[in-house]
Amino acid sequence: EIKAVIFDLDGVLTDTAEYHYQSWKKLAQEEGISFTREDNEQLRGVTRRQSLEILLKGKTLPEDKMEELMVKKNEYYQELINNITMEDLIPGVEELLNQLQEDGYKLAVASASRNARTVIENLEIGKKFQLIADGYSVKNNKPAPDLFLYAAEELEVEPEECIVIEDAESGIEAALAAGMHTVGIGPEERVGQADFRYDKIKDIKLADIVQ
Ligand code: B16
Ligand code: MG
Repeated sequence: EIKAVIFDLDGVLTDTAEYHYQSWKKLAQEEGISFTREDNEQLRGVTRRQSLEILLKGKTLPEDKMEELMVKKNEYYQELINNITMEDLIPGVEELLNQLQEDGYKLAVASASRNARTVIENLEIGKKFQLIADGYSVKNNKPAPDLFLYAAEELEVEPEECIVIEDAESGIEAALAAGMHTVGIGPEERVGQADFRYDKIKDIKLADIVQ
């Protein structure tokens, strides 16, 4: 029996994947590194440090330079997310959250981002969730199951009583490793491992996924 629904943030509730892209792109241009929208697909659901490592394509830099670049990227990103409002909720999200709430499910956000709280606050959806697990909650990030297991524990439900809604390959892997049910949002090649897959969150058929 399903008791809780755990949402990824970036790419599921709002399209911050685009803002992450613009921020990394600006940094890459300053550093003379090529970086395309296609490259950005690899950064979905991975941490800031791993994102930088992917951006550098295996090139290694001294630790202080790595730190400097991550700080810069985050400053660019924070400038962009300051302008987020409830208008930036992905179509269908509000209706889905309201329906789930009405049906009595526990709701949580589980995001790899350290900026998750700011984004949720600006989207004005914080009150809908019993829990916000973010980039500060656990040590091992997605694809490790830790963040989702932490969420289940905090919600006082078993992993098999949870559905995870994710847009990233690393996120689906993490949720499956946690023993949870999975809904992937996006193309087959990205989230095809999920139990259910939809192109857009507004396509989700609630009756199918909660049964
Ligand atoms: P930050 P999610 C992830 O959030 C993003 O998908 C990923 O692109 C980003 O690098 C990561 O958060 C870390 O974000 O730099 O803000 O700490 O999809 O797990 O909600
Ligand atoms: Mg995501």
